[in-house]
Amino acid sequence: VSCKQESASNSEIKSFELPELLLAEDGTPVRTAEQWQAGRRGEVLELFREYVYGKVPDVNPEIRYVVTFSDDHALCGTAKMKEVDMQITWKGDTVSVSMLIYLPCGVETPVPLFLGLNFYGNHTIHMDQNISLTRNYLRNKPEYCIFDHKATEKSRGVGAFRWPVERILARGYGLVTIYYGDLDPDFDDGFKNGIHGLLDSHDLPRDSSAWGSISAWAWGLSRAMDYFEQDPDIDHQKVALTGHSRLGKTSLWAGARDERFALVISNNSGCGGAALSRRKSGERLTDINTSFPHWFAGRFHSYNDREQDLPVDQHMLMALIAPRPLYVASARNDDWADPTGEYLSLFYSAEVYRLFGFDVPENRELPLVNKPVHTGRLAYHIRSGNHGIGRYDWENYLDFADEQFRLK
Ligand code: GTR
Repeated sequence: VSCKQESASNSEIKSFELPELLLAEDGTPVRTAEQWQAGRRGEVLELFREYVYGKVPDVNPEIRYVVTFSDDHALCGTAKMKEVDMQITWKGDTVSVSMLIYLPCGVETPVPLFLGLNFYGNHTIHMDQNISLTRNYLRNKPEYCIFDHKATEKSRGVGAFRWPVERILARGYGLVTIYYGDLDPDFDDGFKNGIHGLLDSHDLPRDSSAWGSISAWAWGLSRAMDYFEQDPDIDHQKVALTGHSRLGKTSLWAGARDERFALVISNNSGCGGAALSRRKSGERLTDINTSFPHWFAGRFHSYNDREQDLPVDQHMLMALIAPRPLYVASARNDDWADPTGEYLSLFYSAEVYRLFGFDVPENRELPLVNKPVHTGRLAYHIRSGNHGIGRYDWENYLDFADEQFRLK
């Protein structure tokens, strides 16, 4: 039996029914963390693979990690910086993905870190002249000096306001970032480029559950985690995955797929990320699948205008992250991402966190603006202002990581 949920958004009252999270496909109610972990979790994960993000092909490329640059005295001697090339080889072709790694200096033990993809190239996150420019396709952005889909020296540091590198390091964390277009260029290219081009079988017609770009980006994050497991400077058991907007959708899916990520953050991820699809508020499936036909599995498109028929909703994606810490953040003016839907999704995912014995938020009402709420393993804030990520968001993520990693 599905339960009916009422929710007030602006002046409108909407009702929707969510699929049962704690009912296994054979009709057995899920009452314990063991039942969830051993059975239902796998079912829900498979539904997201089949219907939403798509399946990674069952192939085993060779992956080499090559340190291409290192500087032990980066950022005026406060950081160790290195660039590690992830070289993914399959059937004689190679895709190279550059990981930019900053670690705080003077720390003898392996450090926890934040991992996140970036939108415009690693060199846009900081003015550091040693960061290499990507050679791959970029979305044009004249205000970032990005024309003709190419990186230039002029765009060094243009995205730095989103990446408080020095602050992250001062708080004792490393930061690793990867340009998402190194993994898969963000345009509808018929899945010919990036790791789709490399790993897909091009002989057969594309399956309706084949992986879209979000799955490709998420897969790449897991390959970064494979590297962390080999790097003695990194505490791979304390990796916080973060992402903004489409990259927040990606961090949720990556965190759901790969239980090695110890903490997952969704910043303004909205439709296909944190927001409940059934609320039909802000961006709808039709909008996202029309503007970005390459992000999701083909099958997801058949739910345009009929969100209520999907076998999952996004609270179930978040439940896959349980019992690991999860932070969802919204922005007050970001109606397109439906802040209420983002919060409710977190709220309903709590059914699974409760099975694991954690305290969960009791209040269905959207928390007050600029008043973060942390309950057990779940955290939420709605910041004043627009769609974006800045200092306020980062300070809260750092506080949450401090709190949760201390408990481990
Ligand atoms: C928007 C899209 C959103 C969000 C955003 C972004 O155009 O509709 O779903 O992903 O882009 O990633 O910046």
